[in-house]
Amino acid sequence: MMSDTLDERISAALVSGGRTIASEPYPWPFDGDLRPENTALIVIDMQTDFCGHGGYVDSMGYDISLTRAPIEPIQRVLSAMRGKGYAIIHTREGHKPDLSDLPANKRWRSQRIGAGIGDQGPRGRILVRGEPGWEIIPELAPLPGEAIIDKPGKGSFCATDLELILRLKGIRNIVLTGITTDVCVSTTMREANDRGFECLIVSDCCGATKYDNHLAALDMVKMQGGVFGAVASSDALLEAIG
Ligand code: C5J
Repeated sequence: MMSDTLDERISAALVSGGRTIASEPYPWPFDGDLRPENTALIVIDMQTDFCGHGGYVDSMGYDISLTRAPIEPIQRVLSAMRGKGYAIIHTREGHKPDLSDLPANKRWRSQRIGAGIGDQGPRGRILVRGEPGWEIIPELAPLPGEAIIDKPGKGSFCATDLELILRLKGIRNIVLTGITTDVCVSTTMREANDRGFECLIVSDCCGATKYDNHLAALDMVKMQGGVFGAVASSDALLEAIG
């Protein structure tokens, strides 16, 4: 017999073999429809510029141990999700060598803090496509066939074909990892949520340039019943996907 309400349909789906991840503030995804065919892992901006010596974050004087902390947990999640056939998508923040896609205010702000985007740094021109600092770190190198999204902004949907790629793959659940929790991961999660995707952020697979901001960004997700989705640990995710 068909169930009438959304809650009844969700309960029916869960009883008939639906799967969720132990997360806050609700078991994710909301309706238990978690499958490799409809779920993607996005690894955001794990580039030398954000977590390597001599990169953008290091040049600004921040502690890169905070942005390197998620490397090992992401490796475990990546390996498990690759093995199960989930879609894997990587992103890179960066600008064209002629800087035609770099807003003047973004450049000016970075220059003020001593790490001008487009300027020469120890790892090449800062946040410029093709430079050593812009590359994804070897520990999390994409495999052939995995999508790589090059983005000029903080959000992964702005001025990219990410949404088209997700829709064509039939994705409706997104697992978010990467750096930084409070900037590019958070902006991407909000963009995805507004587009109707069901989002999960993996707490230990993210990091920020300030630990309190990492915690605050995670906390914001959990307000209003899960205003942007849900938060889980990598252990909970790995246990659920088996
Ligand atoms: C920043 C990022 N923090 N990937 N970029 O500028 O979060």
